[in-house]
Amino acid sequence: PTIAINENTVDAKLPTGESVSVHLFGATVVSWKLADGEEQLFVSSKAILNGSKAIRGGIPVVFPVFGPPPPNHATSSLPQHGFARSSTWEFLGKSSSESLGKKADTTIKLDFGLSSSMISEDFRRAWPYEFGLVYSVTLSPDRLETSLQVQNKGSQPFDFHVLLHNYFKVPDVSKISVTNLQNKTYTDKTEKGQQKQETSNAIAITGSTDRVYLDIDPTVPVSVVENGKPLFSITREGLNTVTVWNPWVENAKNMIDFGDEDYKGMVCVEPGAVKNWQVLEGGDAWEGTQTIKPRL
Ligand code: TA6
Repeated sequence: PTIAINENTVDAKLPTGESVSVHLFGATVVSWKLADGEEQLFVSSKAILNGSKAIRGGIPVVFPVFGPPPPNHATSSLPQHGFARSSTWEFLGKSSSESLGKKADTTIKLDFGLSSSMISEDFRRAWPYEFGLVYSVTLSPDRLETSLQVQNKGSQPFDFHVLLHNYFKVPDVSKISVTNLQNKTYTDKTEKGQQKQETSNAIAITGSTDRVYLDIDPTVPVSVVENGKPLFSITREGLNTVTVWNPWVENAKNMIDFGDEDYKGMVCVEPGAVKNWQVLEGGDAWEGTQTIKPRL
């Protein structure tokens, strides 16, 4: 595998042609291409990449809070989705196949770190816990895996959410559906968080969609399917919620970093641990992982 460490991104490429690019701002994966060079992730053409706003696309890392923070909570003064996606991480290094027990030249793992001493004064004041995050991005010919390890480096326990906010690139959102969430309970954020039961095993996106599916068996793949063919299939470890989001027409117009037509070519399917607060005792660590398999 080849690796290029640029000013703002770390880019890696396998001999078979697959490639990944990770922006140090938010440790946001901003590109994942298959061997044929086809881009799998959506990044808005209006995304802001200068560190002044979370990147609109790719795989933003959401920590320590998902959504608008609740009142009377340690995260109350943080922005929506927390600070991890809006902080500059450091590149910790790479590991290639052999050290991962894989066949030579088939896999590369990039590690990124963010710790309490690296975030802004404002963020530290808002959430004054000693923490360490290690985010691993592992590229193989048949999958992309991203994993977040959370370490509590202080003596006080803290609680948190984690969510991997995947923006998938799709040819036409009106032709895809999201499968394997049938009979699951979800909160519908387009209807004041009302709890509902999913009746369909092929969820079509026909309007503003913002649903947090709860208590999802992480080993069951959740897929984005087009005409019966899976474009993406996601399995998880330690992440038992799945959020499905498409802003649709009105919301698209109201986002400065999102084109008015962008909603037609993307869908967010976001593994997370956001139903309850994960509690981490001082000195303990927690890990959540997603494995995304692309179209065959
Ligand atoms: O993942 C769904 C969601 O929580 C939506 O409610 C919407 O707010 C989206 O995230 C994007 O949030 P952002 O803060 O990136 O504009």
